[in-house]
Amino acid sequence: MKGITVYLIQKTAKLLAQCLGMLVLTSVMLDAVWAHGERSQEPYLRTRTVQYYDVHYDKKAVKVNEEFTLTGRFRLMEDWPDAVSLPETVFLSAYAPGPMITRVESYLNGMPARQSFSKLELGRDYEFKLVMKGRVPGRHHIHPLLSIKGSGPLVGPGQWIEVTGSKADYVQPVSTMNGVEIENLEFYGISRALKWYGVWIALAAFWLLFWLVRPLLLPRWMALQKGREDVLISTRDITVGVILGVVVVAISFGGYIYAKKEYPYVVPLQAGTNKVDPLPKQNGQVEVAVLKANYDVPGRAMHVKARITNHSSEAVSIQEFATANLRFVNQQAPGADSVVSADYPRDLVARGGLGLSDQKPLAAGETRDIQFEASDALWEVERLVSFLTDVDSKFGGLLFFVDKSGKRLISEISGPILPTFTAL
Ligand SMILES: [Cu+2]
Repeated sequence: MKGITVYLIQKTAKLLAQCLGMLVLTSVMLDAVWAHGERSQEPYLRTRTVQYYDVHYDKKAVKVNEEFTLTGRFRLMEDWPDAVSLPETVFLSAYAPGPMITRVESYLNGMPARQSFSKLELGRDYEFKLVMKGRVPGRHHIHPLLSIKGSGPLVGPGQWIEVTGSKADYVQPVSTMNGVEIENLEFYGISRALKWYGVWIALAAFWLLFWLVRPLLLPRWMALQKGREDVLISTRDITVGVILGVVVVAISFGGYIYAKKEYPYVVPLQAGTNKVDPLPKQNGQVEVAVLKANYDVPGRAMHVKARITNHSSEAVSIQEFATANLRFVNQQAPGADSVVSADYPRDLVARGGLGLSDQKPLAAGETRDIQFEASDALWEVERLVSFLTDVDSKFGGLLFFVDKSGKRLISEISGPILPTFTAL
């Protein structure tokens, strides 16, 4: 008997230890898993459409009602995939797992971005600014987001933002154009809307019940069979129907006249699109032509051989290769330590950096073939290797060059890529 008790205690302890182990493991894994599906987006969307760069989050933790700012730039790739709609209608916002934050202000190249923008230009850069505000407490993964009509949402690098406090304290005060102070836009007008729902539901319920209380389908069908249509609708039915019709029309018009009187100035929701010019082009570009590119599957490394021509007036060095928000920094470039700012999500920075066949700066006017290697498990972790099975096997990204004064030049790099399944 004693033996069985000891055995049961041991078994229970083992089970508890296993459960605890699972819990710890799950909580560790959740950190990565709680991001919200950005990795499941096709690589051609992430590497060949919108390339975000210089993205900054001014805070990592805010209280409910506290604002934080998200700034950055993006380049629309010239080698836009054929399968993706062009950025003809584009809306700027932030991506969050549900309404956890409020977008207070948004700007594209300094212009308010309340509405969509039309006809953004490929091969050009745009600058954005989003002012957000904490709404629901929790740890949320927030991204800048460009929604392109026909293509869907294209997100920038995501950062974890901790919102602290209580949801009950959340307020969104607004003063309207005619000087009315609204204490909290979150609940403004809701009670009135609910009252109107009540009025219409009551009228509809009355009309339904008015017919339901009498013999329904079969008796009426039988009356019809016997040619007694005259008993189906009585004078009382007609009277009630007419009264109800008059009441509905009176409430509708009365409500309209009342609303017009109480709110003489009403601005409808703005549905048109805005136009915005891209940022000015940089003087003196560096031209990059891909000669050969392959992805080494066992080594998880992208190898690219490119013919690079420096059209600027200064010697330049390759500073960084960036694609799909991943950053491969050349550790030997001037000022490499400060290239990635402290607020950039570290899970998107390749530890291995960027390897170059030749570190010698490219003189003004010089053309040289340079080979670079972007090697990191991030290609797999970020699920960016499906170009191995893609019908349009191409890659894209941005190459950043820097001259000795610290001036930066940005070039698009794109071209076909082949997988290598054996070790090189
Ligand atoms: Cu995310």
